[in-house]
Amino acid sequence: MKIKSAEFETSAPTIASAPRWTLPEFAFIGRSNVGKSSLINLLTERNALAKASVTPGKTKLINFFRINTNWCLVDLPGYGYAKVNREDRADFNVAVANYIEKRDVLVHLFVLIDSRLTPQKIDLEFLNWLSTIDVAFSLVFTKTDKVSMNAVESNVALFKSTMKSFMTVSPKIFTSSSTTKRGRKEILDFIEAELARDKASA
Ligand SMILES: Nc1nc2c(ncn2[C@@H]2O[C@H](COP(=O)(O)OP(=O)(O)O)[C@@H](O)[C@H]2O)c(=O)[nH]1
Ligand SMILES: [Mg+2]
Repeated sequence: MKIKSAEFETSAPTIASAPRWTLPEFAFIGRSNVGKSSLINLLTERNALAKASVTPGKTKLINFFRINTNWCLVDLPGYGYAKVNREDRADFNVAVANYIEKRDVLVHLFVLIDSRLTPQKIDLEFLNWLSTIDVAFSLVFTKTDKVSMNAVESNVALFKSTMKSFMTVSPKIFTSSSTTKRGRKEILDFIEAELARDKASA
């Protein structure tokens, strides 16, 4: 799919103030610093569209980007940052949970996982919660340029087998790198197919 236009639309602290539109949305979640904003920039080939932040936890808002005028990428706040006080953290959790559970136009959620790491508690806990919600999602293992192919493969395999303890179906898996552009085509092709499916079922 060719990205003809990509524009920042708005930021919202909760879904109450999210855009009231019927555009299909594809959202990105994962721990702070996993590469959510970088992946959005990679997909759109706009280097500064989503701010790739250096301070974990700074981005607490839900950011909406309108693509090719008729669909939307959503940059969700990262989970599990320590620098924020308790209250902020609770707010953010509720807003993100609400978005995932209640946003009617959410078509698909990409859960980003750092490919350099063995399965982390925080990601598994999030996926455990997600498995109780009726939402389509897949996993994207990020930063694959930073480790060997073998390390990526073994971390992905370990992740899959760990997930089997609480999930019956294995989600689709992508691997990505904002420096080598790995995964860009696969993820965009997937989004294109989902958009066609969404349109057909509307
Ligand atoms: N080498 C490499 N660095 C990455 C990649 N993705 C993100 N980063 C870096 O990791 C840091 C956090 O990325 P960011 O997109 O802001 O993460 P976010 O907090 O999940 O939005 C930044 O310094 C990025 O440049 C990747 O695929 N490869
Ligand atoms: Mg970010």
